[in-house]
Amino acid sequence: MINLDERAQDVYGSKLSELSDQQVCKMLQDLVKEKAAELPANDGKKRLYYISAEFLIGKLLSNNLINLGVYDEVKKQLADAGHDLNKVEEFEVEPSLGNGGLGRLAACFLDSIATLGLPGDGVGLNYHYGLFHQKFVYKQQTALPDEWLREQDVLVDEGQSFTVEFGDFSVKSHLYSIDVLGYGRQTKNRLRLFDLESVDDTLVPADSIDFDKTKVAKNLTLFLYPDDSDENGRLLRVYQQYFMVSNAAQLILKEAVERGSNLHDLADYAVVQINDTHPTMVIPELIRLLTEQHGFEFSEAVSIVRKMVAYTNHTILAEALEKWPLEFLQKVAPKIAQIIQKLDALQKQENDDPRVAIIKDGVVHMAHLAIHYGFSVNGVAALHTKILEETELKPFYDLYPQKFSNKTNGITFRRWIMGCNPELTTLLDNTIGTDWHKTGDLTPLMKYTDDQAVLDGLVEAKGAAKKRMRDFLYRNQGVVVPENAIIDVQVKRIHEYKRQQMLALYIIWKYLDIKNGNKPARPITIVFGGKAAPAYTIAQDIIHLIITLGAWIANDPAVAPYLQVIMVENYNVTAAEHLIPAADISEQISLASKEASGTSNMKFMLNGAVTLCTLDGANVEIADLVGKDNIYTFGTSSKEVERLYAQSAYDAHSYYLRPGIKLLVDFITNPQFMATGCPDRLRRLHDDMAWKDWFMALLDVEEYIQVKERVYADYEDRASWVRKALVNVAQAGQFSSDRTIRQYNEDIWHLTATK
Ligand code: 26V
Repeated sequence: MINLDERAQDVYGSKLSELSDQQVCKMLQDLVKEKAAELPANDGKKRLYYISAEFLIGKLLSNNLINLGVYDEVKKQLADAGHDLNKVEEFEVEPSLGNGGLGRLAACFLDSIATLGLPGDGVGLNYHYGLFHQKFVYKQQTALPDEWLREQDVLVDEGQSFTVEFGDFSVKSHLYSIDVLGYGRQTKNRLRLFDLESVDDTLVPADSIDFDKTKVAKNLTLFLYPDDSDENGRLLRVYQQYFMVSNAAQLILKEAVERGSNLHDLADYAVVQINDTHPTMVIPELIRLLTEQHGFEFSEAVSIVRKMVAYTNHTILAEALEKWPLEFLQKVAPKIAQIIQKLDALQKQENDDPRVAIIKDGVVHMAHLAIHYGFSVNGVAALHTKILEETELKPFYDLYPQKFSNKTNGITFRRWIMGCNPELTTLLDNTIGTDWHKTGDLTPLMKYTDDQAVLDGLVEAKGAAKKRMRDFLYRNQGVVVPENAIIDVQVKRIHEYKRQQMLALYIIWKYLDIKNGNKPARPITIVFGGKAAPAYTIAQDIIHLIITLGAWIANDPAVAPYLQVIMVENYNVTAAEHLIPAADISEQISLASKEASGTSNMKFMLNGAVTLCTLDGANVEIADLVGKDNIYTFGTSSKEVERLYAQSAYDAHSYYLRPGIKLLVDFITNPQFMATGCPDRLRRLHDDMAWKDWFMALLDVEEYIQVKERVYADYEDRASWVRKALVNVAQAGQFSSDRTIRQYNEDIWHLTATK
């Protein structure tokens, strides 16, 4: 039992009702930290180390209260004392340790691993200024340091330190952690975050993310993905990666020995999941430690490591499949470079196919290293894994078919419905009971597709979520969303392959259509959110186009009452928790074959949005589950897209010249419109679309417009729309990350759950 009044007296010498929300927030954070500290860690002979450059964990307070099983009780005690937990939470600062889907997936996985009682920790870095804080100035993104560590104390000091040796100097680390609680469990895991003992925050000015990239011994843990447009930036990434994995490997060996391993049997004590290629150097680092510090033969060290490292691929985009010049590795970690050369030579003895070489023309292919020297390779959705096996990684699949498997991504229901959508949670609890909290099974809801009370309840829950979203947007950016608006959302990193620009072209089409007198049945609010890499110019231009369009429309009294475009500033987990429950339409419009899985698609579905999508990533599986009446699909198939690339057969300009498309693209450079924005950015984006359009937005835009019009029309058949929404919720159980983690454990990790 928790008595918050007593606690308030102890901590502040005041009544709970007299504390400020900020004081309550701090008090609750400390309370959770204490409770978590009391819990024993999940234990077992074999332990998982999930190494990732990113963990996009979001605010922790509510999630922890839910997992401790005291959320309702705390909420009630606060309410009795005149505090609203939602307001209290506003004082919590969201950790900035991730970037996008890859990092959020890692966070959902930690929640599920702990919930299933599996012994497994996340391992990453404690970035002081995170990715960056996005601010819009003159309708453009600017990047500021994200000072998430300020004024809060969420880290537990583990009091451990390791030395990491680079080519010409060495540094010391310091290990912090964040306790990870499982839902309804009396045990915990940890997110272990390594920091640099000699880190110097003053290298970063208050108003920019530029800093001296050469001062490695002081800057290693300042930012996630520091700008890599010059050589010093790229080198810094390699330094960061080696710092991360050297610490991880030292930790793994130390803990295995503490648990009784003689290291010859290390693979029985530890399994490593490497999340994308960033942690790949853990392979040579483990080999280095075993040979150099523990006297193992090279060949034995290799065979041990080969049994304990598994690799997840999260993308087929060439620019994201990391390749480092060998000379970078020789500078950063010469011993690691040497080991990689040995591993490469060994591999070439076995197979000299240049397509699978680890080192080619002096460049190290990190994914190739991970595949040859790991025991498992997985993709993150059925289509993605199929593309890896049949196309992108085919020569590897031919060599090692037994290593490959699919693990379709998932999301934790504790955060993505129980935490962010209390009204829908209550409706589900009242309708199908609470077993789904643990099992994720929502299919019993299928019995209620014609139950008016349940359908009405769903509409009410959506209304409540929309109100919370409206309040959030008003509070944060002063925008007023009409109460009866249809909410159409595209939130994700800004990237050409995700095709935010295609939705922008639709907006132009709709704007012109309304100008022509075709008024929509109700106001349409289109919400974008997402950050663009600071060095990715076209992505910055896309943000600028969206903001400029939004302002243009808001300033046109003939259109503004019917169409609104919002670009949410600093999209993060907290924003997602406000937007996703409110959405009616989930935009998943990537160029087919390019989105490995997507995970927001799952979150939207779970919250009763209907998906408008291409058949890409996990959208394919969503479509199979809900059936064609409950989803809207369009666009060129992934097979055809692959053919177009392979034969260089896509000619953007011929699509641009179609009158219906030219009108939309040229709107961007119409002089009056350009005068309201930055002409250079708009011109560049226009020309890119008209002549290059590498991710083929123009190929699908006509069909997209047609389907979107159908979606809006169908929305007006309210009864049938709500039924679609209900089917989506009912079929979302498949995407619980508990299911995903069970599959990883059964097929790859083989951990024993704590009873
Ligand atoms: C790669 C790079 C390389 C260049 C520097 C910055 C950077 C940042 C991140 C990455 C990794 C890209 C891979 C990624 O984020 N994939 C996403 O993974 C999600 C979880 O599996 C999946 O749902 C998304 O579809 C996929 O895009």
